[in-house]
Amino acid sequence: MDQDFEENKKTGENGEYEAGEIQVLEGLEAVRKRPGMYIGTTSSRGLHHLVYEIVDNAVDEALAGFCSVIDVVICRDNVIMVTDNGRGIPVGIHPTQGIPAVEVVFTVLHAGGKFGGGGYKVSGGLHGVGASVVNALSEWLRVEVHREGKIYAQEYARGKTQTKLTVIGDTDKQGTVVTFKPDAEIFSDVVFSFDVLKTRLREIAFLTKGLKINLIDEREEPKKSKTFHYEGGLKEFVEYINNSRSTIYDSIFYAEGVKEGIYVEAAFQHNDGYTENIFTFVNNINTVDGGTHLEGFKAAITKTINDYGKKMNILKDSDKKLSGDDVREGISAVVSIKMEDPQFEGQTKAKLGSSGARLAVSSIVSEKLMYFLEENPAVGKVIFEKALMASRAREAARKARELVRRKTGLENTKLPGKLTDCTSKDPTECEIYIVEGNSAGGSAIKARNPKTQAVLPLRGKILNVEKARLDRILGSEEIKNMITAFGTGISEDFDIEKLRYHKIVIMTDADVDGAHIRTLLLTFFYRYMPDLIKQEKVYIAQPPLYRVEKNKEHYYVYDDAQLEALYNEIGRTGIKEVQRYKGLGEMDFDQLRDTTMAVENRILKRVSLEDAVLADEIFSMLMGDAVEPRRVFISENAQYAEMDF
Ligand code: 1YM
Repeated sequence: MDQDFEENKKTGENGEYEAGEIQVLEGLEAVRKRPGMYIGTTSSRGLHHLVYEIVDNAVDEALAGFCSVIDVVICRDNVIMVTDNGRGIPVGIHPTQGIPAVEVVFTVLHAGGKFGGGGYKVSGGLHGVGASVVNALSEWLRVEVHREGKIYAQEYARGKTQTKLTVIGDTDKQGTVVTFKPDAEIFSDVVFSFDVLKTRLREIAFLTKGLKINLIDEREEPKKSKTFHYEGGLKEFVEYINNSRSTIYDSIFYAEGVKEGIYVEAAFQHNDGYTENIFTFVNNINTVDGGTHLEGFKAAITKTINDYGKKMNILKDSDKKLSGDDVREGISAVVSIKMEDPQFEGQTKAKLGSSGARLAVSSIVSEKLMYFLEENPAVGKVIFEKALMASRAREAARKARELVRRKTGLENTKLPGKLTDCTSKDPTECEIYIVEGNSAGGSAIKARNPKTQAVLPLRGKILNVEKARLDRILGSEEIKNMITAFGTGISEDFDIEKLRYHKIVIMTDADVDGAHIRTLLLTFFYRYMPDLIKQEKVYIAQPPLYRVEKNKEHYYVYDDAQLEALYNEIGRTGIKEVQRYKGLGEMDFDQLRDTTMAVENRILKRVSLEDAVLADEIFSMLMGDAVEPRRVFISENAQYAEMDF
């Protein structure tokens, strides 16, 4: 781990836990009564969060320089076991609580150096609420500490101590093992997803260079396992992001440093695309709405690349200065900072507000970037020229946009002719169905509730925005129709306050073309109206796949597994008809209404940005140039269309 960072620790001389730092706030009953307050939700997301809480403590131990390997095992029965090779949680008697420190960690809410303000340990957002929350929400939990030659163990049930901390043997190892079974009384779903854990653990490994994380799934034979270990840290993270893209130079910029107690790391590399992909983290938490660290990073690269251009005499006095958008066209970057007590802002608390981060990031990145460009003049030239081209294209796009504005009135309120609007003017109750094809559009118009549901049919496939600049995108009729119907504008001009419908529902056929159109639409929203996705305004309609008729009763079925289940329930004999819908167009309007549009019956999947890195990975892979990663991805994820972003 980084030595400078080490110096910022405010723990004791020998890195030992200092007694008296632990604060007592509340009992664990509060956690069981209102779990949502502590882990956000008791859905699958909350369930997985339990694992991250325990892993976080092990990662903190790695950041402190004492742990190099973490194992996460999904055992049979969805029990989780997390092991690290750190110092082991302290077992000495806590001075004010009168019980072993490890017991305090697991039974007292907000225990640990993390909350006293004394320890350097970082926490933010939902993170760091700690081991006691996991304990409170587990049917049982067992901790084993290997320390100073002895193995100590203690067990709890629903947060309550069951056994005294006991020495159960001798050991020549050190570290902590935490095993727990999430409480089915609390969680709606207690089945862990290997893929969900895999994505997050890979991210943690990228963000913690040198740390090795093993994930093992023992629930089924053969056992599955993955190891994440990146000596290159953020550099390898950027390489991973650019995996399905064509890069325009080989080396990856990397900066690391500490300023005012803030540890900063940043890495980037440009590709030949047009979109910018910057992922930012504070204390390993993905800040999807950016904030001061992102502002500092952007300011640094804009200024430094302009300064470099002037210094090298490639930015002529007659040239316009390169804008931030110019220097970031096609950039893939990761900015990761670690700081004490970060402040988060905004609706989702995913935006860093701490002002010190701006200067820390900008000064460290500026200094290192100027060195980098001077040491790699060939790379400097490529970056500079890409930005210059972007600048010229942007100027052309601006003119095109002006033209489009004047011709089509993008900015006046004239709605597209193809839109069948709803009568209500209250956006909170209004929905827009974006429908594949004119004929399905016709049915949807008959099937809708005219007060609250608007319909906009699309003619075939929309433009792949991953491969075009804004000027071409704005030339597309289908895209213009969406922008004017939504009322929000696009890109920098986007304003969610102007959104005319609080639900945007994508309704496409349940086939490969439908899935493709859906992905094209989601890519467009993700790249040019990301707030629609972040604020979870986009939904996917789920039309049925079959209609089964028996004894004058009919049943709608949404997939093959459900069809099988229905046969088991009602029997196969006496079934009058099984109709398989190949597309929306085959449905009568009343069927479409009853199954897919009527608020009482329909199933809508809300699109959420569960993981921004994963979403980017999927979009760039599905829509980009590189063929091989796409082939691998599709063969590994045949059901990609069903994924939640
Ligand atoms: C599988 C989960 O919790 N590891 C872990 C936790 C701690 C320590 C080491 C640790 C910290 C310190 C000193 C210190 C924690 N200790 C505490 C507390 N793995 C896992 N490994 N010695 C050991 O922070 O000074 C909380 S977490 F509060 F007891 F110090």
